[in-house]
Amino acid sequence: MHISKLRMPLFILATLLFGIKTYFVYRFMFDLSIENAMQEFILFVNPIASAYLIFAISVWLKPKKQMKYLRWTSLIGSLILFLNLIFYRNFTDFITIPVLFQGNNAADLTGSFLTLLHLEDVLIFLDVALIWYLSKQKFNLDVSLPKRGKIAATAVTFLLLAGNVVLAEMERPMLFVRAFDREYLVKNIGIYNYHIYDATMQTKTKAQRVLADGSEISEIESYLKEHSPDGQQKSSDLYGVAEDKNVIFVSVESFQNFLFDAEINGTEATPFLNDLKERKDTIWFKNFYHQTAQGKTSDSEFIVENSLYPLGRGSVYFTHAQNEYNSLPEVLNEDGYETSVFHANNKSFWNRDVMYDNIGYDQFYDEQSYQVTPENSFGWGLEDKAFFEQSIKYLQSQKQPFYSKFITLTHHFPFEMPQDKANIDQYDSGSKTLNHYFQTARYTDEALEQFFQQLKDAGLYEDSIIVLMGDHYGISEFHNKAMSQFLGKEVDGYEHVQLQRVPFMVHIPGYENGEIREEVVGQIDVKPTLLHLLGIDNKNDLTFGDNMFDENRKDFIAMRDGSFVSEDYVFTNGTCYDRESGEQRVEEKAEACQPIKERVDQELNYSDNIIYGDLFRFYNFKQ
Ligand code: GP9
Ligand code: MN
Repeated sequence: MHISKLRMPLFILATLLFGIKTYFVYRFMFDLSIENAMQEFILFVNPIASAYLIFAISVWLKPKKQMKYLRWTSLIGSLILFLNLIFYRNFTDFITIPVLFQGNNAADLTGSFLTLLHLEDVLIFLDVALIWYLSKQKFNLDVSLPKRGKIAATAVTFLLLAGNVVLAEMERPMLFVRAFDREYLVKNIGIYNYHIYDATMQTKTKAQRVLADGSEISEIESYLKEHSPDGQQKSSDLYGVAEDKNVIFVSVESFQNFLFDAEINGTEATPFLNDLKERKDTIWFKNFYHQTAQGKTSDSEFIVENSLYPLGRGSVYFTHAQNEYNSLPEVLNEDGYETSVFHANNKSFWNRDVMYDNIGYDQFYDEQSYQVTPENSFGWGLEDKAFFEQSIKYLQSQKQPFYSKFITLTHHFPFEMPQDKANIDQYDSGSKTLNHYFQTARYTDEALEQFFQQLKDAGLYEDSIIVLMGDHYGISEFHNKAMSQFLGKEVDGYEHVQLQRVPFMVHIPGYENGEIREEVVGQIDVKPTLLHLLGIDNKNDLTFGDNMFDENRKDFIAMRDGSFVSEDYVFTNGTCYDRESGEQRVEEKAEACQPIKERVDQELNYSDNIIYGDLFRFYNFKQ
């Protein structure tokens, strides 16, 4: 029998191979949660629909061109899948267009990139190799359809797509409107259609600034004034406790609260901080949550400086660095503070140079201000100990009072360090990342201890307050299994949210009423809290956070994905838990969490509108 009698057009074969391959990658290489048979079915169908969408276009091409088209689209499609997988292993998230344009970051990520590669990733390209091979043979796997055939082949595309969208909407009503969670999108419409959706969103948000006018800001202003406690500035006896003092703000990289009091083989991971948090000259908020999203460290900086929420996609430092803000450094500058940032990394990482300039920092001591040698660096660059040591001379040159932000770097993913510099054993679990995590944490803890001493030696300690804050999580959901082993309990939605607690300590030399505070607070509250401690009146500010010491403060902390923590509840992924016990509130869940959930969505939406529309250009903060 002649081979051409058996032939299946290559575009059909490619659709099947590529579609089924993608399904297997979703299912076994990503860590997508599949809750029911319907979701499983959609997960299987959508890659085939997407593959058909791409490959069926080839019927419109001349037969010779068809093969070329199939070769290249299958390669590009697989690359997109592969790059998303690498990104996912680090961030448990999918690439968005704003993140793509953070090119400088990608270059700096090389170290992490290699550790994110797995051997089985080769499998992603198997079908490409086969399509490539077949397309070069003389099997005549192209098709030459009459016009009606071409139209029919294309019509099938629309049928498949429509079917997919209907199923997805049934599974997740309002999927496309809300879209806080990229995982839902990818599970339901596939990664390729998700990217098309993302591109559409990007265009839309670009248009938003052009279309915005001043009217919306008054609605937001009324909302914020209504929900902010009255007279928040003077509402506690800590008002002005740090007046005219220097502020040394340390953003501690990737530090999660589970490190506190943890031991590996009988050795404390963070002895200095363990002690500091309980001292009488320190106020420690033990239920302080990070609220960052894709912008990681830069998001934490953005939240602290502006008391706005970060965006759901990309880093505001990148996407909206030119907006009008009323940032913490600007407010402090006006009050006579000299403001600076110390961070021994490339100055354009997270677009910091541009953003810092816009929001008013007087100086930025970046990598070039430091002596970085092979002996004093590992991981992402200059070691924290050398970083602090070399910073002191610059700090001494600041005009007092100063506000200086330090951003540490050593305790950063993948947390690997030379073993001769490690003073604690590795943990023993299936996750190399978690195993290493304790060693770099210990290193940073030692660096902080030395820094306190250096500040004393330099005569800066007494006149300063030192604020320590964790920027974001270090151990992603990808390591849940190892985390469960470490915690001795399963990491469900509730535990996952609770793991987002990071340090927040205000250390006031000479203060004697230090305490451990239980309030649910977050990064959004830092700006009003610092201004309160410094005794700076800022009553016309528009902030989504409140002074942490105010009794009338609003009682929930919203996460960027719409999860929240309130005094009574923890809400995530549609489930309402009792905060105390961690138990799911099945029957009353709608009633219990719903009112807060509505406010969370409202606030995230308002904050987004401020950023997208650049609405602060219409508001007078000095009225
Ligand atoms: C880079 C450092 C780390 O300068 O702040 O950034 P991250 O990856 O944590 O966002
Ligand atoms: Mn960070």
